[in-house]
Amino acid sequence: MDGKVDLVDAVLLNKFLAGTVTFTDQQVTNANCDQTDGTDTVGEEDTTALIRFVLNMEGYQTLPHISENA
Ligand SMILES: [Ca+2]
Repeated sequence: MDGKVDLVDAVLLNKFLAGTVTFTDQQVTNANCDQTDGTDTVGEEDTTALIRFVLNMEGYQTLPHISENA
């Protein structure tokens, strides 16, 4: 959430979902890595998309991820 995306962001996002850290509105916006559902909701699927992006997995070369198979 600091301009570059790496595993630190995935850890932060997990902490946010667990309620142990709070995000600013901007951070929540940035955390919405999977927008397949077309909403602003941040959840487990966003962590998944973020990690897959960090790992440069097929279909996750860009963020936000929007699945074509939803
Ligand atoms: Ca999302």
